[in-house]
Amino acid sequence: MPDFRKALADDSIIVFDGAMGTLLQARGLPPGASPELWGLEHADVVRSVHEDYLRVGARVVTTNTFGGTRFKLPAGTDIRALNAGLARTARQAAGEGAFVAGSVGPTGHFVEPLGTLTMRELVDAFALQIEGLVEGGADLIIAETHFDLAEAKAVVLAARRVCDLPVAVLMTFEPGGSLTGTPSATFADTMQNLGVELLGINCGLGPEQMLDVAKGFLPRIDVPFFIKPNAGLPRLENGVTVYPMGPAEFGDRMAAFLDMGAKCVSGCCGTTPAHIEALAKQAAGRAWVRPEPSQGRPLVLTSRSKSVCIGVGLPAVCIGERINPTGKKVLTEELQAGQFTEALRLAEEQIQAGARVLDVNVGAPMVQEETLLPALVKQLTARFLSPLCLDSTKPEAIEEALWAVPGSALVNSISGEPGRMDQLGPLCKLHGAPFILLPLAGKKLPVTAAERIAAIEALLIQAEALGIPKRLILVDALALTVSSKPEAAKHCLETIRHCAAVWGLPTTLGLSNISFGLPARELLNATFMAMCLGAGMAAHISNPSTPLPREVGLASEVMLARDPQAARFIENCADWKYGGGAGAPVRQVQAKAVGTLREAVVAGRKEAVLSMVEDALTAGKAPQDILSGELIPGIMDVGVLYERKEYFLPQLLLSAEAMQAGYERLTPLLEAAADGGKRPGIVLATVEGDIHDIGKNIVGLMLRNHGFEVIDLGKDVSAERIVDAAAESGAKVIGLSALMTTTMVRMEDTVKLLRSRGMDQKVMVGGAVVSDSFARAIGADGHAADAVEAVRLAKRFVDA
Ligand code: B1M
Repeated sequence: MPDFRKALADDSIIVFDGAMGTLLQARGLPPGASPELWGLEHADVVRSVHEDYLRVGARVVTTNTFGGTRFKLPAGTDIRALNAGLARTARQAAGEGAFVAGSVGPTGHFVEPLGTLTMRELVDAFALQIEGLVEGGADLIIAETHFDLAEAKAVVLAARRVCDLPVAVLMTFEPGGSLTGTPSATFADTMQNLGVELLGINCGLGPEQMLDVAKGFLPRIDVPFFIKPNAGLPRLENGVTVYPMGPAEFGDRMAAFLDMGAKCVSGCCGTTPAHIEALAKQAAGRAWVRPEPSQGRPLVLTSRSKSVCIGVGLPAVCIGERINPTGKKVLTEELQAGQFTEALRLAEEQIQAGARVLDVNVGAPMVQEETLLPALVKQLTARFLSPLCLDSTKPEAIEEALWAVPGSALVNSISGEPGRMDQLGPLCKLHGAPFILLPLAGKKLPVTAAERIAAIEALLIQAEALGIPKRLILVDALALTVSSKPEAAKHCLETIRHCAAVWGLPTTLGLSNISFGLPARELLNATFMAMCLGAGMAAHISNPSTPLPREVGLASEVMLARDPQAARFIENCADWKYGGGAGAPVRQVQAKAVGTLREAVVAGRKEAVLSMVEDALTAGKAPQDILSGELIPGIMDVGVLYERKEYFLPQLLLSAEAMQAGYERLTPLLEAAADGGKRPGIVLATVEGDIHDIGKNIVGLMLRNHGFEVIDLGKDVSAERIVDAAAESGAKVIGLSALMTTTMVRMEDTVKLLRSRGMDQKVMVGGAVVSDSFARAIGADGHAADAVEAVRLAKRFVDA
């Protein structure tokens, strides 16, 4: 049996097969049917597609299981059997001479806090699918077309639980990042931390646009990469999606990726056996251009949308230490009450002050760390882009928090205390989580540099035995207090130098420990900061808002050539004055950092929105003015930020949630303003494929206030349901809302269906993208630009 791992390591280029769905459609798959269920019943057709690709030069066929989880299949489907059956079909086609890649696509659901699924639920679902793929004879597992980092990670965790097959992960990117805001480099960093053996990009883009995305991760990767573009960018022609790039051009354009070092290549949507044939010809006779072996690769922490590199010679990373209840009364009380307002304020304050990673410790007395730590992690992940450092003495709390992180969090820490490495080491390896290695020998603190180095070495040996790669290790050089141990700083500096020079390992330390028990602690901390940076320290756990260590740190990095063109120094210290601190002062973030209600919506601060709505009502402001003067403009601002790629889906969701909370508070007051009239029924819905309902709900409320009986079918509603509801209810008007260019076309389906059934209801359409001319073109009876106009139009319809 051929071994895919061996093929990955040799000099060959591996050509995979192309698109499956379009070929199945051409061979009988009915529109709207599940390709997996249909494929199971028509194994001969699926097999013929695999064989066609093998015939033109593909070395790998991909199972027809892209939607093979419980989320995409009817309840009661035997998921394992379905995946096993489809993998068997691929195996039969591939025989012993070619490979079978078990395809795992996205579920269409988001994990918390973006959605409602837990990471464990997602992993369970993928694991069941992968069990079937393994049973049916897959040689590797391929996660493809994933657009959320957490979901892609879930496939890796599931595969590891079920088998030891190689795992490939391919994500889909737009030019600015994935749909939920992950840049290609951050994707690559996270996957490499997870130990994924092949990573790449598929779908969404044609070869030309994909080139730039690939360049984004190229400088970062050590593992082979895979490129699988569409046959160009799709166009809509007569209501049909068309991919414009022909086989010859596709093959030619793919040459750039082979030159760049792609190990695996194939095609996604719109590609056919002819495209794969052209690609195989392009690859024939070429040897794989291996990536340059990396020198001194940094340790990388990631959030969903950001990578922070920690390495010898790079700018030192501040890990903000303030989310820690020790000595903080307000934070302690809030954590004990399960509240996070203060923790979130501290997070924002530290980020403003320059922390690039946030240490998160909830270890107050009488708290359940194993539930509180993941809960806070989810809140932080939803609001901030910074990677996190999970800080707890309880391994259970660390484990639960790791399940809540979409990227690679830092674990603080693994020491030589008995059992700690055995318990936490495998968890860190599984989750791709770098960790701080704390050189305790048992429970004993080593004092001299030699003792520290010996303790580190012992832990490195333990880590190696567990198969933990060096890229996951950040050493704590141990800052002990100089007031009780006068040589403490000296030993610490020597340890930093040794780690950098001998092992090439980055180091960190808790900066302020050095000065306990002495006056002028800030001065001592700043001095120590400069010395540690000089010795090669890569990161420090500290308070970023303390001016002196911060300024001295910035100045030191200029001297050490760790701040190219002194850019960070100039940005922060251009107006520095002796005794007056840095020019760019550290802003203290107050609990209410947002000045207006509109800004609170933009910031996605639900609590602030609610309290500001309350303030505005108390001040006598009319509910309608609060809605149209603050809440709606706020959410529109968010749309602009999203368009500019300053906001991504997580922020969009937070703002929508905040706006919704304010709107719900106002709803009963807006309803109280009803005019008392009685008017006929209106069926209202957001069209199929579209989940935007804020505007539609406002329109519904206003119509109700003017006496209409509103039958609100909700969002993502099919034309059939809308027309059925109109027929059943005898409504006189149908109101359709759509917010996207891709979904506004669905309005026409409803109009056509309505007319084809001979029904004469008036159709009113609305939503930001809809215009009068569009309404006319699809045969609707009218378009309303806002809710007031919607009421006017509806009255006109029923009066007529
Ligand atoms: Co989305 N989204 N969103 N989004 N979102 C838009 C619409 C977008 C323009 C943002 C942007 O790029 N600037 C863009 C669409 C691009 C396009 O096609 N041109 C977009 C996108 C791309 C997406 C996703 C694909 C993002 C992603 O996943 N990467 C995704 C779509 C998922 C899907 O639908 N399948 C998505 C998701 C979301 C959230 C879930 C996060 C959230 C919606 C939450 C919810 O509705 N429950 C959201 C939001 C909030 C927005 C923006 C920022 C705001 C929409 C809104 O609520 N406006 C929006 C940006 C924008 O519109 N500029 C954007 C306030 C509301 C009061 O106005 O809905 O226009 P509006 O309604 C007005 C009038 O239009 C009119 O009256 C209302 C009151 O005055 N009206 C009618 C509306 N319906 C009417 C019906 C009528 C008559 C009048 O007769 C029946």
